[in-house]
Amino acid sequence: NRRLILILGDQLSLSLSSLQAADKAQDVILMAEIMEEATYVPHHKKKIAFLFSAMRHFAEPLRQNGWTVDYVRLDDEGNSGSFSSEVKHAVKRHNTSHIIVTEPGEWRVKRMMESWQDGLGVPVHILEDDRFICSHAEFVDWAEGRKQLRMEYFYRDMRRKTDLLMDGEKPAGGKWNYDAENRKPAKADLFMPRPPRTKPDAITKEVLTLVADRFGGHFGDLEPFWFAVTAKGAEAALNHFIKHALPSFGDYQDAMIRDERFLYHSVLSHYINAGLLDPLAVCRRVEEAYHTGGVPLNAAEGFIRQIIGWREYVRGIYWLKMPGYVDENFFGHRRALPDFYWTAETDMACIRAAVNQTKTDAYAHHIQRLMVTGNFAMLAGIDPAQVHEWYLAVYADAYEWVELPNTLGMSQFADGGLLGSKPYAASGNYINKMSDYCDGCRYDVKKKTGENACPFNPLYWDFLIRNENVLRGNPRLGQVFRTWDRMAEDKKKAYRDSAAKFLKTL
Ligand code: FAD
Ligand code: DLZ
Ligand code: SF4
Repeated sequence: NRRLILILGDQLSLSLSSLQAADKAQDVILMAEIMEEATYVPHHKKKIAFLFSAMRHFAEPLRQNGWTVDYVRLDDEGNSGSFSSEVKHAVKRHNTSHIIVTEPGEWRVKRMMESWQDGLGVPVHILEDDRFICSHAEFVDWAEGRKQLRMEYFYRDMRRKTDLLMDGEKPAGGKWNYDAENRKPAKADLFMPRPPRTKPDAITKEVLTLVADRFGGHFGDLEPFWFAVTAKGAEAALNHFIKHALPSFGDYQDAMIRDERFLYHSVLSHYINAGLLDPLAVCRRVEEAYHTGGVPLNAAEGFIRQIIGWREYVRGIYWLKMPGYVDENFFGHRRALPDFYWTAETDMACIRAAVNQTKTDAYAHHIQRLMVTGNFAMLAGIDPAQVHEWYLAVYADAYEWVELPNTLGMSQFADGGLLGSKPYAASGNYINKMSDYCDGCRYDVKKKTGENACPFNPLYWDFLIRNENVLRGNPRLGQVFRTWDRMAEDKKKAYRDSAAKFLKTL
């Protein structure tokens, strides 16, 4: 009665439900480097290297713990390149009677797994992924009967459930959310901590050669490769963050600085999403740092909200709304993704900075993703499916369950307002207020229309007016449309003409 336990690249946790259900005396673990997974979108080279190296490293503690691990490398002879066929071969090879898996993070892969029972003639047990705090059933319950699915209310339930930052029944400090204190622009002369850099070991070096060889044409710089690839390394990155960056995490959460890619962000999402760090344990560490002093409440609360609030909430939305969610296109946007999302060759300094650091590090922080590249794509009317594929490919932390609701819902408003009560649309003024990008830009952020005007300025109005029929009724946009209504006709025309002229260059 030997069973096959398949562990995926983003399931690198020793506490995984499939491992808990297995018996190391008889069962076999399968881990496989799969061409289809590396290419269903053309993932950033650093992301592929990170996952392959982390997978190879994860096989070691498993073996040390007494598990039998069948590890299929990308270049192993006979690697057939898909999960389905590798599982099929392994079932035969080990003569297993059942397959056990922890539920995958993507609908695509779940559907594949559900086909194995009939396709391979062996029962498949898909277990819940209990690394998340909110189960699917719990989220469905929460969502049922609600007109609007607002993160804030969901988050409060998660605070109560986990007892994080609670004073009995009440939130610590008396308020649930301290975001109002978290919108300071940063100055370039502030001291900026940097995430620790891990030197590639022999396993990583071998993977880097493989990735250079087989995925050389993919977007992004492979080296310098500095990610941690083990739970221990990720733990060290967490300690470093708590000590050096967390105290200012809240204050400067929305800031952007030209030569500071990380500011006070944790740069932990790729570790958490791959399973190297446990999200709840991370939050407990942050809570402890608040209790022992040195970390203000607005920082601890802001950070914990991102994980037990946003992260859990977008996952709930993904499974609630798939498979149809990926095709939503509320504004009917059809324009192709401009080349500069891959090349960074644009005069817009903000986009150039965001794309360049995405290229070097497979990382950009939230406000760059939301208010620079995301905002631009929505204002310019880019097809949300193409925007989605870009984000899924280029970030080391991107898996569809978390990337899709953030991109399609939060940043593109392509679901018509399930995640946000209004589109995150902003003109150049917002970027100028929160960053120092505009100082070094060929465009003039103060200029509204005409030759050197910041493109975000005319695009902002053009977007609103193009979509007036679906946006004017939005109560949160009332003031904005009143401003437009009061505008002189020649000014309105100048905005529309400038936008049209710019869009033609894309
Ligand atoms: P920090 O700012 O330090 O935040 C702490 C942690 O909170 C993160 O590590 C992450 O685990 C969690 N978190 C914060 N915001 C979110 C959020 N909105 N949704 C889910 N978790 C969140 N995050 C991903 O993990 N994968 C993605 O593919 C992804 N795609 C995105 C696409 C767009 C268009 C946008 C606007 C956001 C996206 N995010 C995604 C959310 C967020 O930008 C990243 O989680 C964050 O930038 C990761 O960097 P960090 O670890 O330094 O985060
Ligand atoms: C993203 C990714 C990549 C690039 N490669 C692999 C792989 O070779 N083997 C594997 O098991 N998983 C990989 N992954 C992660 C999967 O795509 C991920 O597990 C599914 O998309 C479900 O979230
Ligand atoms: Fe971006 Fe406009 Fe500022 Fe240039 S002027 S950096 S395009 S916001």
